[in-house]
Amino acid sequence: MRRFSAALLVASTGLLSAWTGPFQLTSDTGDDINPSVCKEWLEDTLTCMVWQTNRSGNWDIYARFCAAGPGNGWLPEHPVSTDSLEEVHPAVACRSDYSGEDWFWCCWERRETDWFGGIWASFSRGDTWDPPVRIGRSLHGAAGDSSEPSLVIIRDTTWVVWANRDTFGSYISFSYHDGYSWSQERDVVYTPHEMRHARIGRGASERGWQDPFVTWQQQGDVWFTEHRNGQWTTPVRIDSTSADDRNPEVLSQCGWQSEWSGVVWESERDGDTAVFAAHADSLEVCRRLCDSTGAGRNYRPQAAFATFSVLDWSDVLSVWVSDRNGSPDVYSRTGSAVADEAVDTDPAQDLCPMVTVIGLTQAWCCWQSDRTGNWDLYGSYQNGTGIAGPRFPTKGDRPAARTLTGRLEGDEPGWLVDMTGRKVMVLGPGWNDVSHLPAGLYSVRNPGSGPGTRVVIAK
Ligand SMILES: [Ca+2]
Ligand SMILES: [Ca+2]
Ligand SMILES: [Ca+2]
Repeated sequence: MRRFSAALLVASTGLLSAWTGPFQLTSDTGDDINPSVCKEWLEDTLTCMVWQTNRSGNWDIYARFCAAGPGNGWLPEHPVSTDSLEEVHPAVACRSDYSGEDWFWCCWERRETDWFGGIWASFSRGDTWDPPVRIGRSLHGAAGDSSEPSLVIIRDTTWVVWANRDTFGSYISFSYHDGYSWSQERDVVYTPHEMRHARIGRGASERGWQDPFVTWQQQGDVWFTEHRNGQWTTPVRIDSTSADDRNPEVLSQCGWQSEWSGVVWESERDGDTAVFAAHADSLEVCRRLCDSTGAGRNYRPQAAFATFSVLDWSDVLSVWVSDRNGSPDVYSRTGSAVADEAVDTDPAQDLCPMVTVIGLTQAWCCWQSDRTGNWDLYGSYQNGTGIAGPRFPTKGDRPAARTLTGRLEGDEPGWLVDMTGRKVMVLGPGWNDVSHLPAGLYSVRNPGSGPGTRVVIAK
């Protein structure tokens, strides 16, 4: 098999360069809070951020898309829902299974009475949003309590989960859209205990990479279940300790068959408040992701895969809140780094960081800050460095990443083709200098042959 690899040559300088920013992403004088971004990156050109804003006098849902390209690619904002009721805690997902079409669903909670909320959803192809539809109901307790809906799109099916309760206990509800209509709402899991912070993504290959994977916090531990053969599996605790574990997030890989997915969360297990992660195929093994010395409290982690070739922890980019400088700040870590990196250390309160990867090569961290006096959203980005591939890595045949020189294996020349199918370079056997090419997704093919092997060039 013809392969274009990048092994052996140039020592890595790390997956990602320093953060560029921050860029102010909202400027309305109302409060703009609770940002959420697509957790699975899109092969093509767009990612999305949604948030809640009270610019009309009650909470509404707004969105911005971000286009792949150098620099700040955030596009104009569009309202998703401006109903007169309070609308809170939005989340957004992209269809990321190589359909050739960009489309998105956003879901959120609309407070319909003092005790009940509706779960609403809206669809977009990348600019405006369709009229919202009601897909479920939640019962909430004290003010501020929220069902915090979460969603993922796997192939053509959109899955939404949210926290719910009744007089006997709590449960997690779900509904799915099969490409035509929304299902009845049903239960993922029910217990007499309090379950919070339900999050959905997809599992790892050995667990079924196209199966929805749900994680939540319960009784000081992080739990998960998967949707297998039409039903949810018996819930399992992730690496239980007597320390408090909370606020899990799914680390979810999109349409390429992945050997990797996982969960990140915050834990007191080391005697401080720190960020941990576990591989979804071996959830009993967890790993600390943040500094230990002088690190303050580290909480509310999010993480994403920062290249499409999922080889190791070095391809995981995590972000979280740290108060090591006295105010809540945003910090990050790539798995291959030896220390945390500051994303933003403004003296203001900086909270709710999210991370999204666009066009395979640019990672954005977005968060909310009160530095303007009326809560606004900010974002900073990093670009990847290097080449990763091929498209379907298999065990024992894993390509190296992160060099600007690629090696074409075999004796025959090949073509390097860009995303539009245009030939950009003839590759000779052996090493080829590709440093003059712009960052992006390419494929390597034999002249006259089919789709070829996908590679990423990132700078
Ligand atoms: Ca504002
Ligand atoms: Ca509203
Ligand atoms: Ca700060």
